[in-house]
Amino acid sequence: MTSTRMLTRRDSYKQTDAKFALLGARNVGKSAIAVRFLTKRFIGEYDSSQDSTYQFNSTIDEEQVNLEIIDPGPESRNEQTVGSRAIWADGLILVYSITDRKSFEEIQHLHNLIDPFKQKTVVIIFGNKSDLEHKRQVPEKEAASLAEKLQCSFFEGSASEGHTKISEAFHELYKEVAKRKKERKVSLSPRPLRNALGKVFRRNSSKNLLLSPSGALIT
Ligand SMILES: Nc1nc2c(ncn2[C@@H]2O[C@H](COP(=O)(O)OP(=O)(O)O)[C@@H](O)[C@H]2O)c(=O)[nH]1
Ligand SMILES: [Mg+2]
Repeated sequence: MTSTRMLTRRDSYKQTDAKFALLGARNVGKSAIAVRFLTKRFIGEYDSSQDSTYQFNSTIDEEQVNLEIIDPGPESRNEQTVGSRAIWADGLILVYSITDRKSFEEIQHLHNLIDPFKQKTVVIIFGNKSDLEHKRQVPEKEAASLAEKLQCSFFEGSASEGHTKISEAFHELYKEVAKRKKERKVSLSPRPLRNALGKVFRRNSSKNLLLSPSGALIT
């Protein structure tokens, strides 16, 4: 279960646990998805003239987490902006509308721009407006196989119909981000570093080479 509330002034010193950004073509429902996750409500019309940043507290798997989400304005799909979003964010949600084939084609383009940052940033794909089945232009199977090819999790849902799928997508994204952060911490901890150095030392000593205190080879 997720509960959300806006950060108060007193909360603002708290560290952010995860930073997310939504990306996608215009009118696919990025703002509707962000607002749905935050408030569980669907308003219908959203101001998409500029970037909106939300900081809030959410409960994920009984853990209180501080999240920051950027819902971008209209001019945010060029290479530079997408690149800087990918550097800033721990997780990205690529959104298309199932009623708009062009917005689906843009997913591959956005993914190409993000690809250099995928070691650091978790990416998922969300097909929105699934309530408009009669206007569907993108088969769910086709989107699922693109997601598989791009090695991203895939969700289809509707911001207008309910919050379940949207919460599910954000939760999965958070869990993957938290897992990656943990793995990164472990890989930087002293023990694996000692093990790695030990291996180098053993490998070099078996060849009768010596390492100076600075780690340089003495031959
Ligand atoms: N039927 C339907 N309309 C939606 C859904 N999500 C968003 N919309 C509508 O699509 C339009 C664009 O949504 P918006 O969130 O502003 O798109 P953005 O430009 O990607 O931020 C608005 O009129 C929304 O009410 C959805 O899941 N189903
Ligand atoms: Mg918007």
